[in-house]
Amino acid sequence: MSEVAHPLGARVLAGDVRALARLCRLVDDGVPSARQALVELFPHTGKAWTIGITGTPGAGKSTLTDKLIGGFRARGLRVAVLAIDPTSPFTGGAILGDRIRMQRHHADAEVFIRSVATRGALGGLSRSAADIIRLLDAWQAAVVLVETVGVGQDELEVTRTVDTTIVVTAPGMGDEVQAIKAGILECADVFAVNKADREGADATMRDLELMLALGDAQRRPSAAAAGADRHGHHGAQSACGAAAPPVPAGGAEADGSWRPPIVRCVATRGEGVDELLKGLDAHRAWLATPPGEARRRARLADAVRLELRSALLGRAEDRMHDAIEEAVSRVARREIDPYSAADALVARLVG
Ligand SMILES: Nc1nc2c(ncn2[C@@H]2O[C@H](COP(=O)(O)OP(=O)(O)OP(=O)(O)O)[C@@H](O)[C@H]2O)c(=O)[nH]1
Ligand SMILES: [Mg+2]
Repeated sequence: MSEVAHPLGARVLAGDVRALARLCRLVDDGVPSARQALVELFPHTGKAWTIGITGTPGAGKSTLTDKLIGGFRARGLRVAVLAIDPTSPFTGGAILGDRIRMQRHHADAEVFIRSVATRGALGGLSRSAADIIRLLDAWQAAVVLVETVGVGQDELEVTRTVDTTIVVTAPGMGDEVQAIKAGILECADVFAVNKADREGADATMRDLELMLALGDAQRRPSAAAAGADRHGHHGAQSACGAAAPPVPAGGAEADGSWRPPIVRCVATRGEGVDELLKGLDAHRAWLATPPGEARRRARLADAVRLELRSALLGRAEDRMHDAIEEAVSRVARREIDPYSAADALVARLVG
């Protein structure tokens, strides 16, 4: 394994919590030497199981995260938590709540809890989150839990950088299923219907089941197409030969794709947490199958492309700042359209 020359990086790799906290801060601030540490640490990453916890504001994500920390610690695993502070109008002050709810783990040297704030830059949040997740991974956390509020595009991006995503919802929060419908549904690997001690949990379960069944129907348009595919193709895109079961229990489908289980929980009392862990374990096992591997690779490809976009834009700004400004002026005067202007700039940059 390659050497890590960066002093803080080397300490992180050795499991030093204070070095980890300092390096997280440097990465957040975009200090150039931090990037070097990330480069050197990268070969030592990829072992952690990264789990996203997202969903409606106030659904109980932090409470559930706290219980999951407990569950993984009971297995003797080192756990890191990244709580993403959505400095959005929806949930100001979420961080304080997160801190309080997970406080009991603060004295545990095998638990590291870190918060990052939402950033406005290109790929800002998901990028810095991905960087921090890599640091936590290099620190040899076996499990990295990432809590985000599933309201914005930024948060959605974060769920695409993790291995397994839990979408948490709860009854009695308005139309909770509608609220998580846009985009988030596609990211869900496991659903948690939390606050099952409240009225309406059954209805929320049913809504989710129905929505999953509808999603299936859309992905697998006709029984005829499903029949035609029965003998052949595996992978997430192919049609499924078997009829969809009425109640989604979760697990791998006949075609190899993943069906998210729906788990009922009362996070405050720790109920349903074992079931949730079971669902997570099953998803992790699925990740090792060919369709699961394909998804992992697709996500790494996204990460590489994100870096490429940012590097190219940075290079362009460095080398052609004046030319870009000039192009903007010409577009403003309607002398040239933005499409042709961008084409011309790209041609100058890459020859
Ligand atoms: N009745 C009931 N209350 C719960 C349950 N789980 C969490 N709560 C309460 O719901 C409130 C919100 O819980 P959090 O864990 O902070 O929710 P969150 O989703 O992390 O909230 P944000 O991060 O602000 O979006 C707290 O007062 C919890 O005590 C549950 O299962 N039943
Ligand atoms: Mg929270």
